Amino acid sequence: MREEIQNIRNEALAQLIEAKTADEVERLRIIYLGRNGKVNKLTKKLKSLKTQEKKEVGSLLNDTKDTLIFQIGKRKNQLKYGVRQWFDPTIPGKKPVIGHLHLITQAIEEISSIFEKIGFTRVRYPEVEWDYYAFESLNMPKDHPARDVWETFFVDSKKDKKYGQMVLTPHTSSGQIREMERIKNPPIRMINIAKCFRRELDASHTPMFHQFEGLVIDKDISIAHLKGTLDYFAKNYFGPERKTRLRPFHFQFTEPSFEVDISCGICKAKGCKVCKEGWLELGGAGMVYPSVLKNGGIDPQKYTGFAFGWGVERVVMMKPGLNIPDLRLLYSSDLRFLRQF
Ligand code: FA5
Repeated sequence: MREEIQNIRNEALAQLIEAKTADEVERLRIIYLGRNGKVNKLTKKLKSLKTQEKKEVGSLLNDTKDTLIFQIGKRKNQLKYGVRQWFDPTIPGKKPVIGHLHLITQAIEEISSIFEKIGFTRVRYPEVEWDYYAFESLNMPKDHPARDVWETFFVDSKKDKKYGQMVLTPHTSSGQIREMERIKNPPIRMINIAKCFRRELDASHTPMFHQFEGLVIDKDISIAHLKGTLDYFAKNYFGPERKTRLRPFHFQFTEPSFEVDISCGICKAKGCKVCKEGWLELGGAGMVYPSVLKNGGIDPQKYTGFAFGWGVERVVMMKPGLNIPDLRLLYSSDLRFLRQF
């Protein structure tokens, strides 16, 4: 009976190869696998065999049946759709690889939520902006040397009488006047997070980066409020032991102006190989210049305010445990790097 099974198998497979249409294949299916087909007839014969033989021959017959079912389905698909592979819809699918948000997007969400907890509202302003908002209204008239620091990309646009030429925003401070114009009557508590652009490229500078800009304007706002806000952020983002320090600096649009440092997480401000003297530089800050308030339509006799602007990439680089040595890695699209976060 084994030989009979092999013969039926070989005969069926040979005929399948010869078949030219799906209908011919269907006919072969009935001949071999139909209720009165050759395979079923052999199955009936199994009864007459002894137990052990019945087991072995039965298993061979089952294999043959499975092979014929598979090959008949495959041939039918080939002839019907020209598909080489037989498609089995019952096979479990392959799970797609699930990605995650970019490290910088995660940081932006974290920074927003830290400031939102103390009443700041996240806003967004144009990233292709008028010269007026990026420079003029912030006490940097045309040809002022202070502009050089911003390494600006100018857009080849028509010049507007009041607003000048268009630029790619070199800093989020361009949102200060826009926010004053939008809110009109303080209090203002803005956190503006946006892309910025400068003609710079090295391990700690990229031509496109992100800044987050805080602006608070209300009655009697002082440097103490600025310092408290910066400390609150440093403790929530970097860790509860971290402190901030203000160092005198100069920006055209704030007076007094500061560079903000954060205590080194490794040596706790004592001084080590990484930070040298205990502190790491974070970004700029200061009290909003009265003429800037005026440009935004706010009375500097009634209101005062503070502002700060830091790089998102820089604070990510300084986050404990991350140790990112080169800012350019963030935008290299190298998945081996990005998948770590
Ligand atoms: C400014 O851009 C000011 N607008 C900050 C400010 C806001 C001062 C409000 C006062 C009040 P500065 O040019 O230093 O300042 O840039 C601030 C931060 O942006 C830097 O400390 C750095 O973290 C980040 N940054 C600047 N250029 C780049 C760059 N090319 N790539 C990555 N990060 C940068």
